[in-house]
Amino acid sequence: MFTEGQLYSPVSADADGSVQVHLGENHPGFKDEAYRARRNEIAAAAVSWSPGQPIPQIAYTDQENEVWRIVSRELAPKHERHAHSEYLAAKAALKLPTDRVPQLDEVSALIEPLTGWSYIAAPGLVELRQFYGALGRRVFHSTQYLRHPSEPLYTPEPDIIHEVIGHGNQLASPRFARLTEAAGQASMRLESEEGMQFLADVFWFSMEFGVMWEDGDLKAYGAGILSSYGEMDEYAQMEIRPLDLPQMGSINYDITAYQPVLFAAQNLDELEEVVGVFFDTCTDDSIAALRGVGTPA
Ligand code: NLE
Ligand code: FE2
Repeated sequence: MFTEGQLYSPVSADADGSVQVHLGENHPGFKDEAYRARRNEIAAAAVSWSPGQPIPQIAYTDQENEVWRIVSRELAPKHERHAHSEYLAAKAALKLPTDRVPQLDEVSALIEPLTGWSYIAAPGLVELRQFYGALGRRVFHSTQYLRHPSEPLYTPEPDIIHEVIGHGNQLASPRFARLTEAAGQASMRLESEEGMQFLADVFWFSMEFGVMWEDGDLKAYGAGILSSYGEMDEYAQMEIRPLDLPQMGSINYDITAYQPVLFAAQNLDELEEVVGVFFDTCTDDSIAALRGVGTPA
């Protein structure tokens, strides 16, 4: 369960059609009028989009493309050093552009032949059940804005860099794609809010912030680590625990800072046996039993 801060800036739409993104005062773009106007504009495109229509095309500015270029360039050597080989192989197969921000329909066209996923536009936070329900159909809700240019190395707020470089490369792996789909399908079996939150928390400590041993080194496979070249320098120094479902589903965490506790799988087989089987089989009752074991820390 997260305890502090918020992941996405709230988006509101007025009756007259104007859309506003409400950046918190700690957001690096809080005092940047041009950035705020741009966030409103990009969110408005997703608010007025509905399924079946062509994905909103965003005319990215030179500055936005520059942020994408800087982050892609900084991430490349860190991925080589720190990303799990399954992610690296998927990244090599996907071949995302590194010199400009891709449109979401281009991302879909690259991933679909590999694992069948498609990307659709989201203005910001998507309600938990809607987000996970779509994952169960291999559909990923993605934001389209970029993090503020003053802080490219880390953002708590998921932007298109996180959604596409973090999750897109991951979803180009058949094994990670299957795990993510399984989490989505699990959400459709769960009726209780506690069950849903537990599932989202296990997802947080696996597909978002998961690490895994490989040839004696601790590698990252979680999308939230792999889209942040700041966090990639730090994660190996954090407290590393073995996979533990009761803990992963009930530990308290702050979503706005580098994660101080991470859960490591011994290898991909173990990840599938523990987290994958949990996603495949969990029910409200089985989660209630796991929650009975967990000690919030
Ligand atoms: N901290 C990540 C990044 O900077 O890309 C985003 C995490 C979203 C959960
Ligand atoms: Fe994410």
